[in-house]
Amino acid sequence: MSSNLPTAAKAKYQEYLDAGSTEEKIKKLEEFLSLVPKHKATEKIVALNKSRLAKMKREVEERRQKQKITQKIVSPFSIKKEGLQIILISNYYTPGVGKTTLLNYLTGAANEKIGRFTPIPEIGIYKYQNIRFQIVDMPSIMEGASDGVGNGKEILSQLRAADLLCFCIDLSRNIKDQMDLLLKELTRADIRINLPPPPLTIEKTGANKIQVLYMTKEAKGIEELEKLTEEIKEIVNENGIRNGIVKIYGKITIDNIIDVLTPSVVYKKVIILGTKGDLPHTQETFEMLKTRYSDRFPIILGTSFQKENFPKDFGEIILKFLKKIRIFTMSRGIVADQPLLMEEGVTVKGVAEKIHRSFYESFDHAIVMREGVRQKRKKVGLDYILKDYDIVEIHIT
Ligand SMILES: Nc1nc2c(ncn2[C@@H]2O[C@H](COP(=O)(O)OP(=O)(O)O)[C@@H](O)[C@H]2O)c(=O)[nH]1
Ligand SMILES: [Mg+2]
Repeated sequence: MSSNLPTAAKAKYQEYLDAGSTEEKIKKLEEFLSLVPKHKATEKIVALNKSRLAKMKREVEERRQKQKITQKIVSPFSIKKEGLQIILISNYYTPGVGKTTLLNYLTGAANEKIGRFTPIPEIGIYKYQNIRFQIVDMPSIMEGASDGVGNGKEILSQLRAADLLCFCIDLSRNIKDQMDLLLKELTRADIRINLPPPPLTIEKTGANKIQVLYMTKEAKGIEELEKLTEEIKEIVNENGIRNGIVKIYGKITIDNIIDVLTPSVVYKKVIILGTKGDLPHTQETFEMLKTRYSDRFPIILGTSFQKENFPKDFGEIILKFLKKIRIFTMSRGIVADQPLLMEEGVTVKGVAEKIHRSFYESFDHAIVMREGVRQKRKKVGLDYILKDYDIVEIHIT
């Protein structure tokens, strides 16, 4: 252990070495890392221990997966997904921020539960243009949730499956305290917020070595490529992978490599919804919220249920943010009521596969109808890129 580390960090490292279970070791090592000052001289120690952490987390995750299969416990926190799932979360405080009020406003569910403690998730369906959004009002998150406080593990594990998380922030309280707690607990639960998955893959191969390939011009332009390559090899090796190929498609950091090696890391889109915008001074706090957090959170909304001030086009805002487009299928001249929600940039092939594999396998051609263009009706092939509101009829051979 390097001698230029703070005493507290050294002591924590000893606790890590002495810890019995892997879970305990993970906790101690995370605490150790939070005590290590981040600069050039400690870079190596940090990277090495982060990769140890990734390895231990993988062991725990593998064990948990096995247990899940054998035990099949149904927790009161587990939610059957229906449509696009949006989970409302906040930090724990009395009175609450207004999550249940929001659920009730959007879905009509849970009127009698407003103002009460919500011990288990409440669910409702919000409909926008025939699209169903499942709104989940989650119990609030307490300090230490990532260590299991207040059913924190169960709550955080549900967040991992959501299509969108909505941080509900009470504008009449200190916003930094609320944001800090949510950011801290989610980060500790390996939930990455509004970040794309890193542009890299790690595959195991037969060859008895680790290869690092820079696949794009951007990747090749990373500074100190040789040093990075060596570090990557070391970390991948440290994680028990002796033979593999690392493909890099863009700008990356060592932390990105560690994230890819950590199976518990997920990437979630998050919006912020400020509540109680009718109370005194909330206009100022709302402005502050936007100033401080809009780099990381492109969508920050101010609301008041007291004044029924809420975006009418909430569904539209979400679809745009999640980069979803509406595709209406047509069969024998009849257009479906409910659109399919597809990723922006989807092709006819993607839609055919989504309907049924046989549509793709026996595909002949498709008719696409699009408003606002000169040729409204067009005959196209599998590679044709679709747009929001397109109507598609697939013809099979
Ligand atoms: N002034 C004001 N109070 C609100 C608003 N929304 C909710 N509340 C109140 O805040 C309290 C907590 O609301 P609730 O929905 O139960 O919060 P939860 O604990 O986050 O689910 C209740 O007394 C609500 O009536 C709002 O927009 N303005
Ligand atoms: Mg509630």
